[in-house]
Amino acid sequence: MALRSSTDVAFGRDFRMLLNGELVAGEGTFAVLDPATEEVIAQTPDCSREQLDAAVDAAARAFVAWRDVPLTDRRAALVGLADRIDRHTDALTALLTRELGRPLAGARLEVASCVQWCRAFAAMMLPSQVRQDAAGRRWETTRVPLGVVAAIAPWNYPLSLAVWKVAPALVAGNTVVLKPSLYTPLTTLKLGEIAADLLPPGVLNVLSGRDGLGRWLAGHAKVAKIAFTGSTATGRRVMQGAAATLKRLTLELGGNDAAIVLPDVDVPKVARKLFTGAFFNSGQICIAAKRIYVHDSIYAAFAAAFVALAREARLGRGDEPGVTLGPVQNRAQFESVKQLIDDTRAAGHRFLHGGEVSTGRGYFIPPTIVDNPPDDARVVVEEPFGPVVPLLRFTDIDDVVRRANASEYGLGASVWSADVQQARAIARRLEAGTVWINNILLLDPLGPFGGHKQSGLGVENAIEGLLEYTAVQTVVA
Ligand code: TXE
Repeated sequence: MALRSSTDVAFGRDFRMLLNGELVAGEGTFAVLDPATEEVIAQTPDCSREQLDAAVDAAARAFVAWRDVPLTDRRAALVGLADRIDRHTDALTALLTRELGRPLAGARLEVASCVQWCRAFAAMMLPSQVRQDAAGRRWETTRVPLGVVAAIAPWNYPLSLAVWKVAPALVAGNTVVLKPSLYTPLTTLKLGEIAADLLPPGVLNVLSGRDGLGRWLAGHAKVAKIAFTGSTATGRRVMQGAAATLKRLTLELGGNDAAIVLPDVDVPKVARKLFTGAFFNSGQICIAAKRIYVHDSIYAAFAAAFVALAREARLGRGDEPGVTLGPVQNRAQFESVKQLIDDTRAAGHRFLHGGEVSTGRGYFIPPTIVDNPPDDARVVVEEPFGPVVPLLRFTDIDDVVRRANASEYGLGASVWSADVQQARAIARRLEAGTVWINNILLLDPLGPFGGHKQSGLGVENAIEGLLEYTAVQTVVA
């Protein structure tokens, strides 16, 4: 397969979808807002049902050839995509900050991670294995692609969570219809534009649209697999819809990650790391620290250090120098977090910092820290998905492990202690897909990532994540 020529994409205000190798407008448009100012940044294509059908058909046709493209060529295409993303880093970073609100340095990290992820998946092999070769009979298992993958990405990490799906799907030989969130379609549409002349027509399609588009795509009879990141409630609906044609599923859903801070830690150091763990991207991270259990003996010192960091934080537009905390990404999320804060206050719980949300322009919420609310408080039981975190006292390890596990979620957790052996022992008892020790928010393309319980189904990343885009085929000869 000859890779197609490379061109630089102009980052104007023109946003088009990638459909069967062509950059196209939608049936209509919808507005994308800057969450810091509530100004319209761009009008974005609104994909019609017919365009969605055309994209899935194109992907189904392209699959027939793409699955037979040698793996080395598919890997080379992904390296090509990595190079192109890399070359457009500055423009992608600026656009990401604009549509997302996250300060520039954090947006740049997301773009860089896309390059890293593409390169990592491009270096992976699909295993094949002779299981038995005896009595004139040979049993060999290989991995074959599935077909058309529907990749549905959320608004909190629009570009990287799209690449987490697109990269393994393509390298495994599938074709993709990618749908960004209606709140953050812009960088993803540019990704489609960047890839447009790199891949054969139909191999990657990028469609933007309003809410119905996700439902249409996930329910489409010709889609073989859905890779979805979003809320647990929507994940359940995706799973129900998938049953009709037994689609394969990878679901990365909500989390309510517990952090357990033991009494032997360096308090200022751990407070700083956990502050980032709770408030980076304004807390809109599935693996953010969402319940911070601090040993009673250091609770006061930890809370004081945590509050001092909240006072230092600078809330503002992501492209302003010195800003550390951007706005919440969209109005619906802003209202939901504000409601949670109001309920927390109405329930009589005490705020160590924050607790008021101003009514000016932009979806700004200051870092909000709740002082030891009861275990059944909304702010403890629910995932705020915003800059709100409760600090919770504990005295007994068994009890804190029970409390950490008392959640329908099981995405991540962290344990903080100078005694790594003890921390490891606690980690083994936690019901979570990833447990960090003395760290948080660390992800790697070689580390399998997935949720236990209602945090998801299957894993993303690493060879395990790649294999989720394949089926086992046993050949007996
Ligand atoms: O996501 P939703 P929303 C959480 C966070 C937030 C909540 C809602 O708590 O408050 O989700 O955010 C598509 N079949 N997370 O409304 O509802 C729809 O088009 C297929 C956690 O943005 O999950 C939309 O693009 N698709 C999360 C997408 O699903 C369907 C990151 C997401 O919708 C569909 C973001 C259907 N039946 C939010 N219905 C994380 N885990 O990191 C809707 N959609």
